[in-house]
Amino acid sequence: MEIAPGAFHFKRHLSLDAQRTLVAECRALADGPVPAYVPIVRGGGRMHVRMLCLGRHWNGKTYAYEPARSDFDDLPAPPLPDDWKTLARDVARAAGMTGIAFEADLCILNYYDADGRMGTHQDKDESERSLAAGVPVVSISIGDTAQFLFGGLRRRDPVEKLPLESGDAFVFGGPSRLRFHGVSRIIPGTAPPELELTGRFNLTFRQY
Ligand SMILES: O=C(O)CCC(=O)C(=O)O
Repeated sequence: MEIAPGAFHFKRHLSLDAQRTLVAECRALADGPVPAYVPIVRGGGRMHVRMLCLGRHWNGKTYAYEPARSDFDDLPAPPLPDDWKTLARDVARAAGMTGIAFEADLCILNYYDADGRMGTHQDKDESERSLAAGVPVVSISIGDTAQFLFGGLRRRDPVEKLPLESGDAFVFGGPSRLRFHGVSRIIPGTAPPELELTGRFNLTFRQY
């Protein structure tokens, strides 16, 4: 479903099996040798997610990408798995983003517990070239439903509320690449029981 020019919501895009595999991979990464952590951002506020960046690290203090987590423990960002790159490319293709070559080279993996949320913001720390070309952000949601907020190019623009359910994909590129977006809340207990997951993983793939 096209939400706005360049923004697409694919409901239940991933099969339960694919979701189950992703849950296992997300858990192994988030609790692995370079574990997910709660970033403290510029201004001193704690984010309301546990975050792990793959491919490149997004530093919440400088709002810039870097190879290792200089805002936390100096550990290098783990590589982005090849099958995740393929997944992101396939979703971008499904959105018809064929005119814009999309090769994800980083993913921000966020885990939201029942109190998880993310204030509205623009994803604008990728390279000028990527932003100018409208190279999309591909988002995959697994687990509990999120109340996703999707606004316009200005903070004061009206905001649409969209539930992002387990297995949903959301793509925003082209003229929608810099739209404000965020997560106002998680709806606990809505994950498919087969996943045995409390909370929500969200993967946003980007091309630096
Ligand atoms: O969790 C979501 O659906 C959105 C995540 C997000 O906005 C981000 O990682 O920049």
